[in-house]
Amino acid sequence: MANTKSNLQIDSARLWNAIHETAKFGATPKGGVRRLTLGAEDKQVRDWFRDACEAAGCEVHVDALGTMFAIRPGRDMSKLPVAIGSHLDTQPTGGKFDGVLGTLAALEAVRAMNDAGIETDAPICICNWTNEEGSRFAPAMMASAAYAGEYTTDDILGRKDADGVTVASALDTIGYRGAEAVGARRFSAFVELHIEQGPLLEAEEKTIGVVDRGQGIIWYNGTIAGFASHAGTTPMPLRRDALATFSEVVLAVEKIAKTHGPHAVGTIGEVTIENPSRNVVAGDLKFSAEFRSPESATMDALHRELQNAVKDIAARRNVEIVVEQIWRKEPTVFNTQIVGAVEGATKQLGYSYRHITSGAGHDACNLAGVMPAAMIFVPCKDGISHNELEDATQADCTAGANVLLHTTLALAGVVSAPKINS
Ligand code: HGY
Ligand code: MN
Ligand code: MN
Repeated sequence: MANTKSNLQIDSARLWNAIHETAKFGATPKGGVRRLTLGAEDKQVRDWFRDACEAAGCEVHVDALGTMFAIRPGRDMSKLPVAIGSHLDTQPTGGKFDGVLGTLAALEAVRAMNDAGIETDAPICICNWTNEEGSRFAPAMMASAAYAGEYTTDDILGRKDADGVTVASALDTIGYRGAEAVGARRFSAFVELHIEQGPLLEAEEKTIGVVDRGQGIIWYNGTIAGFASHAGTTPMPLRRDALATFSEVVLAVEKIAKTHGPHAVGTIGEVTIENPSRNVVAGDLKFSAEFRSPESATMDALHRELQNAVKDIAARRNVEIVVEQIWRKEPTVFNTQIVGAVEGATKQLGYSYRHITSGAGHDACNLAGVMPAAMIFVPCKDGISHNELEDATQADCTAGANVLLHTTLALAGVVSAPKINS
């Protein structure tokens, strides 16, 4: 195998330009990106991504849930490809880097291989996984979960957004409902580059996070059934106020998470009052809730304590509270050999680094269940993400992409690299 330890680097400006060029698809006035999965902006970025991959010599395939696979041929096409990539959908108040960095760095790694005339032994596959964010359609990391066999394709195709639109019809609307069966395409490994979305790397002035674990996640859908009544005539002791009840549930989630801190977090991110009116005591509302922890036993405790808390609140307030678990993703332990390849590439390139657990969920966390997988993190400004202020430096994005490139070459094997001076 050829030696590529020399000065093989990605094209930093080309990667940075690609990140900012795609940010225009769903650009928000505050400098963020709103590109909900399977919407018009997602179609725009998918079309851009497909054209760019084809221009880089890849053959692009799309599966039944819209996940895109761009194959760069290797010398031995009988070998399973090394898969690299992430997602291009964003949160409603998303940024330019979450998911985008990993997907475009994978494209840039292929472009850099092309520039250097590198032929790898195994093929390479750049992936764009559908609906990683889970904001429009639940669950998060939806397509990679289906790929890993956690859901049937039909189950996911039938999932609906808040307007009752199904995944199937949204895929048809943007023309990305592929013929390929979900999970049919196999890989030898999956490596995902992502911004940390937390403060540790920046605080410790580390350039690279070698990700060896990922937090577990539990998602809930909650409803509170009280009794709508007149705001002026209903005496306080007789009220069955769904919104006042909800305020106790919010504080209970926060308190339960804090009691298990620092290895637990809890959030209520959505609430909808049915038929809200300023002079009606709220009768019915629905909400979301989630817990996360690196430990499965802690997740069990969080779940148990939440159920007990809502039972107590409901009894005291004479209302009905249902908190239904709709998704549980166990904590991830990434593959030591792939983690080792990431660490080896990082050392070879001389970047400062630390091992780190991912607080966020990622497609790699699902794929780790069906193939060897690992992740690479780079810092983001003030650890901010899922916010239009999300930011990262060109130098850190470049470093992460270089680690991705060299990890990929180590896993795929290099047959020839004529344009690299050793
Ligand atoms: O929710 C998550 O952790 C991911 O960012 N979708
Ligand atoms: Mn992401
Ligand atoms: Mn995200």
